[in-house]
Amino acid sequence: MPSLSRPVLSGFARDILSGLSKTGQKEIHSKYFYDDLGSALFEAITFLPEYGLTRADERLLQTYASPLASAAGQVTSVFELGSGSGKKTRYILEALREQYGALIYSPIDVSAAALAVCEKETSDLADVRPVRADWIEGLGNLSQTRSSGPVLLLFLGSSIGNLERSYIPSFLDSVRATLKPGDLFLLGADLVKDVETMLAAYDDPTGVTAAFNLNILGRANRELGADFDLRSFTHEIRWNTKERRIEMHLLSGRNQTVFIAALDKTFDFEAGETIWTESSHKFSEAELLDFAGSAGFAPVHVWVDHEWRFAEALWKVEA
Ligand code: AVJ
Repeated sequence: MPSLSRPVLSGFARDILSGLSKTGQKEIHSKYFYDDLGSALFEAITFLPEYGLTRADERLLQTYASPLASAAGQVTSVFELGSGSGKKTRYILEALREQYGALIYSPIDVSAAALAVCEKETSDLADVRPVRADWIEGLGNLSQTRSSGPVLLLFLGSSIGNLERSYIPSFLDSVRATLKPGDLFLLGADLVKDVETMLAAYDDPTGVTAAFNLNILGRANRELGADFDLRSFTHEIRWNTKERRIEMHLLSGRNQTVFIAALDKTFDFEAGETIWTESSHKFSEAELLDFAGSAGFAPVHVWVDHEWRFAEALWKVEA
């Protein structure tokens, strides 16, 4: 009866166990960055002069909300994967409401705090129905709760960049399978740009991104009773040319052993060894078109910011 002798492990504990037990590259999944402190640190990242991504996303939505609503056609409800605060979404909701009237808006997020802020930010523009769930669960919810008219599903901020590139086609297949002919999908994706600019965006001299990265170990200390010495790990950024992605790592400065109470287990780190914490894939416009085609979407339009190469791609489910 193993259930009597072993406490049930949280998802975080289970994933840390498998990620740090790997014989080759150790890893901790990037979804664990976003506890309250991590979310606040990410919010701070969006203000960094070196991190142009979020501002480009917002600039595009603000500038092109109205042509975007025209290109989408009549939409009666909007769903959003990983809505965060909903600040960017306001532009789209405003334009849709102006052109087509009343709207239902379902933000889908794992953070109850983010959903509460989002509801407050958007309730003057739509009938807001928040859903607390991860992306995959949230998509299941969409097909059950949708109203009769066409749906616009939003996936903004280049969150797609955190998915393994080889997994993206099957992810988009399941997005497509959730939707109906005539529905729309708006994907925000960061584009490949010069390497120096991309590296600086993830390695700011202020150290905010380093703090964001290290906080994943702090979170393990707080939630799992681990004893990571945060001062003995450093933030490391790599551009992986072959995979076209920025990788974040935490580099162990010395040989050390870390104890994790929730797992009742120790893990050894060698000096110079890293824990891989995130991949942020960067895309080309051609690649986005291929993704659309292979998942059975018809590309409607793409808006690109030329100050910081970022794309908003609007796709329609073919009838
Ligand atoms: C929120 C996933 C888009 O990958 O650029 C920012 C997270 N990581 N700085 C990204 C992040 C380091 C961000 N996304």
